[in-house]
Amino acid sequence: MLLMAAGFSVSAQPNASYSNFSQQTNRLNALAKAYPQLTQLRSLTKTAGGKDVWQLTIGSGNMDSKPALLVVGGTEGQHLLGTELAIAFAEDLLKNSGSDSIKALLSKTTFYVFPNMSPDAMEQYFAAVRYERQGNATSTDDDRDGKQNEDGFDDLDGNGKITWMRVESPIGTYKVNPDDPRTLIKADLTKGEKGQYDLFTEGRDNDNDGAFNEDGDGGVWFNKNFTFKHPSFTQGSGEFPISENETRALLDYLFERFNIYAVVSFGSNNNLSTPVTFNAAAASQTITSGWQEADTKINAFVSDLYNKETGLKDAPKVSTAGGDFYSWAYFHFGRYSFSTPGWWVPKTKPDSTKNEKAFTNEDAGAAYLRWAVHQNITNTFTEWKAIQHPDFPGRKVEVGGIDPFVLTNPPYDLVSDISKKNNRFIIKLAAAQPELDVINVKTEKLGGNVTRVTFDLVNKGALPSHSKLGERNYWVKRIRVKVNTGNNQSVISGRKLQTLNVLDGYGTEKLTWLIKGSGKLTIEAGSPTTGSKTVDITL
Ligand SMILES: [Ca+2]
Ligand SMILES: [Ca+2]
Ligand SMILES: [Ca+2]
Ligand SMILES: [Ca+2]
Repeated sequence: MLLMAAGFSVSAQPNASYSNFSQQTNRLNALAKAYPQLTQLRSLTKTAGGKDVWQLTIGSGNMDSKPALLVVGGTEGQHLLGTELAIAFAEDLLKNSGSDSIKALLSKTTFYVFPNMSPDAMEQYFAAVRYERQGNATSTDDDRDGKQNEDGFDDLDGNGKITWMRVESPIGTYKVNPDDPRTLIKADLTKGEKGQYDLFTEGRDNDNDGAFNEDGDGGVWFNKNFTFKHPSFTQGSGEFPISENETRALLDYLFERFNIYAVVSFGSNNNLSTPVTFNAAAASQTITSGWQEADTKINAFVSDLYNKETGLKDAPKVSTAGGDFYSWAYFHFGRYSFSTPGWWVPKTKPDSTKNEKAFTNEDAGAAYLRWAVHQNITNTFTEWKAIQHPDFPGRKVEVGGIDPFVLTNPPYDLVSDISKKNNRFIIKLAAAQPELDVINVKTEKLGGNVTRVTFDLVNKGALPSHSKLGERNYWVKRIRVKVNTGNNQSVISGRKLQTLNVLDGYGTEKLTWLIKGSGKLTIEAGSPTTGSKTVDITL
């Protein structure tokens, strides 16, 4: 109370649970207020649901002129953890901004943090009926039947959350998982297995079109609205790419930021646990759909950093769905793009004293439930319970199963530790940023008032000056080297102005000119992602 009265609004106590939108807003405002010299907080736009899309810049001095890392959370509306990780990164960085190492970091690196790109969808976690939602508040006709939002979920058992419903059927496609009878797995019909159940999300066929919950609240998904492999005419993709306020405003913002050298986003895509592999055929297409070979090597290097700093193992495999932000950031923005869920259900060894056996099937639900028992996590599973379902008269229908959100969002008391691990990685990635320097400057008089000027342009960072793909991308600026000659000075050999291709991490490029004349001149070298150097030369 005293602190509040003195005008401090940084919360003294850690949060006890995931923050809703207004709590997120408060945490960001508290940071901007407590660290006015190091932050700029702005609302980029408002979503269709009227929520601000916050953008927090962290750095010092002229922030837009320094090499920058982009950190994005909430790429998927059900991934509250991603938003927490983005905000906690900002909080942690600023809390430590008095230390020498963070001071030095902020003197040369800018962080653009977008904590929550799906604020409309994410709020569903806190609603009276909780369910995993991706779409914003734009009204859409997901099944193209001429009606909008006509068939959403229904909380049939009245427990305040949308789980699952299983309907007994002799020709069903699911069977009880022998490893854990609380979960269902697909019956392998090719092996002669028989299914016992059809499985649906919890709800009714409100518009009697034969499909369940096919078009509820929740319109366009942030992570399906981008230009790379836009999944047109699928649920959540939007009528066309970048159709939404939040996607458009983000791109408008980013296209002006040539200084961003890498993107870290939190979401289901994961090229940090396991890097992208080189696919020569995909990479050599005119409209490329594969990472360039040199860029896959950088991905492998950064993935090593991630695994070392976080110690996270056994990540589930995912494939990119198309229209996603992570792919856009590499293929269409030309930047090194890294994505991670930040956390996943850890593999749990069976405990024989609990009568547990090794699993015979791969099933995320069973794996989660075993882990939850070992962690003493309760109340994340709803026991199957028979209900009367008007759409299935005379048939056995049960509602239950694993709760929404729990497979991708850990209990909140684990978030602090997870965020520390991911923060360590982001700081290490920033330490690898490309940084230009000039060494071995030499001038040799050649007679006839001509001087040979040479120097080595070096990249002191582990990351290249920009991605290999960036060489073909308008939105990536290459290193530009310019000789500023004065009166009666002229470049007689070598280029007065040149742009360089990728300068590798720790790489060197030797540059040389023959310059006629005398007196002083300067040579400037730099790019938005590497910073600039000016060399003073006396002829
Ligand atoms: Ca519809
Ligand atoms: Ca329910
Ligand atoms: Ca329906
Ligand atoms: Ca319908």
